[in-house]
Amino acid sequence: MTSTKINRAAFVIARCREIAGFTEVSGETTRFFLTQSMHAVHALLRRWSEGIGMTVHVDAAGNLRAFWPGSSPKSPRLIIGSHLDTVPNAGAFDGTLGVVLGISIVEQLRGKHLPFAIEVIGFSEEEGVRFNKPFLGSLAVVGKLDAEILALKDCDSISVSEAIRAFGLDPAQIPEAILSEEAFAYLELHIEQGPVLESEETPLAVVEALVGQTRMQLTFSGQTNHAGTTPMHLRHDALAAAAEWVVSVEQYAGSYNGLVATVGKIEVSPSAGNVIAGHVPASLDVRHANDEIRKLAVATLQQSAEQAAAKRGVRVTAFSQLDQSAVPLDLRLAAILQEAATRAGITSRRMVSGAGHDAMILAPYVPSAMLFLRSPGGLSHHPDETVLSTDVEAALATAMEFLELLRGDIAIPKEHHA
Ligand code: HGY
Ligand code: MN
Ligand code: MN
Repeated sequence: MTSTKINRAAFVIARCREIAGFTEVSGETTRFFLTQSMHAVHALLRRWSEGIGMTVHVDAAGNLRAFWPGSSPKSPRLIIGSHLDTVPNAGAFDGTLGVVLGISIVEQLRGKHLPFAIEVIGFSEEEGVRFNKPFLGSLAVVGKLDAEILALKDCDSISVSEAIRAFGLDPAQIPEAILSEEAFAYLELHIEQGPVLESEETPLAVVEALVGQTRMQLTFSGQTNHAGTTPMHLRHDALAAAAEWVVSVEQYAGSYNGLVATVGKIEVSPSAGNVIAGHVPASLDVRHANDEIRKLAVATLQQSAEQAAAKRGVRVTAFSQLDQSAVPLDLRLAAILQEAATRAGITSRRMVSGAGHDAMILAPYVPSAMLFLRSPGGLSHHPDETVLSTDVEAALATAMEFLELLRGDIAIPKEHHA
């Protein structure tokens, strides 16, 4: 590989690490929906984008939108995007890599205008941490950021629309964030976030579908009481009920091929060593490629929560935060993307994504494709998340071949033929 190619990959990685430095918690990368550190991220991406001649704006949902025109004013538009928010104490590449690579792809054009325009979108929110509702940015782009979502409140009782205003944006202008009618395809480049590519020593994967996911909160309500004076048979211990349930979640998911279920967040109230816990809200994240299996799992796990609660005289309530069906991606674009990898001399495989991505929100509205890069150590949602520069170069080379194949108007709708 020539030094310029290594340089461009190293440059992409350096830019991702620079963006990772903008955080709400010093010493780690934590950047939720429209928190103040997102302003600095936008400023840096704007500088890089405008520096290569792109025009940039931030839409009313806080998505960064960078535009590179096509060879004619009404050219069709290829969207390249991913998200700029993170989970707590995140790595530098989940989401950010797809946005930085989008700008780098335009940079490789060296001023050339293709028969289609390119719009790079840095979505403002995909993880769903601040408001327990993922995909806020991409929902705005497909016109689904509705009043119910805008009224959701974070742990400081700030609503989504108040967060938008506090960021200096106007929720009334959210309809202007909707995707251009010229959009003919969406491409998201993202780390795999799992161990498959590394285990097969394969640099890239073309994603065929994204599994469905359910996100819920279950709250166990018992009786707070004195740890010393309350005999075991007279307790209504909410934490003991939740703990028994958490183990049953792990056991049930382990018994079903392709099913994953996670209790990643649990809070204990009043959380004192000498007090029996009376109030325990817990998260539930269930995913499977088959929606029927996922829904059966959710129903079964709710029943096991009720059983664990009932034997202790504890109540349990549940409310859904996300019921996202499995989403197939565009198989014609997937074939073009895999052909592009082959032309770039890169080995790739097909796979289903266990992680959610903005592509699952866009796919019902615009033909969508995803390219995964290998995750060393299979690690993600972790500060040690990383990528190999050779894989970043492979992804860039594949993306440039993808543009060439699109240019050959294989995927551009005929009426858009420039
Ligand atoms: O949780 C996910 O699937 C993704 O990382 N947002
Ligand atoms: Mn993530
Ligand atoms: Mn992501």
